[in-house]
Amino acid sequence: VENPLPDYKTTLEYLVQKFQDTSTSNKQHKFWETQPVGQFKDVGDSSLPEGPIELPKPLSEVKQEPYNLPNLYEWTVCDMDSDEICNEVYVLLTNNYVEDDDNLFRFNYSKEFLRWALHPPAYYQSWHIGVRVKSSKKLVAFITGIPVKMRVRDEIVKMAEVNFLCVHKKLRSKRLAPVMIKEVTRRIHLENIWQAAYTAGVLLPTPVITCQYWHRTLNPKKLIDVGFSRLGDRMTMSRAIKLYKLPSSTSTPGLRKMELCDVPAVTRLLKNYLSQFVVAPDFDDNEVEHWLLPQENVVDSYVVDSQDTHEITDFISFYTLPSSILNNQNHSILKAAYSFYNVSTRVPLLQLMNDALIIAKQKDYDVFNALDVMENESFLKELKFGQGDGQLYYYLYNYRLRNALKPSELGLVLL
Ligand code: MYA
Repeated sequence: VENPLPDYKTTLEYLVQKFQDTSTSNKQHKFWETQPVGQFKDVGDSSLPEGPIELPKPLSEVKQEPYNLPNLYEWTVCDMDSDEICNEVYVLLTNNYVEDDDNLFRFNYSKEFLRWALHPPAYYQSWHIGVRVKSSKKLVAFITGIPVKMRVRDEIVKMAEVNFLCVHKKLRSKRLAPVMIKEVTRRIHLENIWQAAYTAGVLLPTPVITCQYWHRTLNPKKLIDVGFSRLGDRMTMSRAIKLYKLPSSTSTPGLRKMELCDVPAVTRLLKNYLSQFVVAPDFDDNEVEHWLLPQENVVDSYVVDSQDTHEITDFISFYTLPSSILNNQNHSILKAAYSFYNVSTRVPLLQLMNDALIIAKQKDYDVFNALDVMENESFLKELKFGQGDGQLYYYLYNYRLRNALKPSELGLVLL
């Protein structure tokens, strides 16, 4: 939801202050205090070494049996290739996953999107974990991991990306989430992987980067109707429509949809581009093919195929994540595009991103979202993105960084 925040809300002082405020109101982190993550008491202590907090254990010392769930529940592995199971996951998330602070919208990841998100090269099915009610077999909770090679400064670290943690609304606040996190951790350890990356809208011990979403209105009338944005002072609907109007076709010569044959060139561009950030994934051809080859209503990617040399010089991409609109008479789905990975070498990033907006508008998206990571700050204001409310915190598990990073030092987008 659009709502400008003062800049100080992203600073470390602000986080420490916020932590102190919540801890005096007696908010402890009974679970997170036991985990190998940066703790709030250590914020600003630059004597602590960078790198793993705990050393790997021999695999024989990793607990071999699953953690115990409360008696009424059982673990299940979710095979996302099964239409039936994929649908159960979809229904659980559609009704119980992340909402905005005002409970106006809830993420509505599509089934195709969930399959894509959970089946990258070399994924582990055992990391797609569900919880069922023993008696009825109803799926009531979910958590997932996928493998990724992450570069932190000049080291490549095998990590898991943990996502889609969800507990049914009726089972909240029963400490189910910590058991699920421990169980996914155990299964990741069994593959000899000891680090993870994850994001959340809630403040936990302790973020490595605090980011913000920015929103570019494409369909002002609908966004205002559903309460996503408001007409500011001295703004009328017709002025808003005019303000956000975009050309009907893109401006970059040679811009076309990415194809399979572009994979090696895009991998090279992306590898080179991401090398400038402190934390970024290290993608090979197979991963680029998986994450960036266009899939209808899941991920869109465009390359600039230079007309003189037939080289791929630039590319842009976004993924599709609609939200359910809760309690509105006229609209039930907000169609949102999310900026993914973009690389500019020949064409200015501003122009490429303007073309991304034009494409998203042509495809009938209502809004185009982007985080302030990578070089995104260079185009957000100019292209009429508005700052969102709330933060997105990035975390690393069992890996300490000496200081929190700026969003522009991060080359990672999680789904
Ligand atoms: S972020 C998206 C999270 N999902 C949602 O927001 C959907 C709606 N909400 C829910 O479904 C529930 O509220 C959830 C919590 C399931 C979030 N990340 O069971 P509880 C801590 C981590 O009584 P519930 C995403 O998917 C909380 O601080 N921890 O609470 C990334 C408290 O611990 P402590 C969280 O509300 C997930 C404890 O849980 C989160 O019923 C990354 C309370 O448990 C959160 N988003 O359920 C997971 N929310 O007392 C970590 C609450 O200590 C991965 N909590 O404060 C770590 C890496 C693991 C792999 C390592 C491999 C080496």
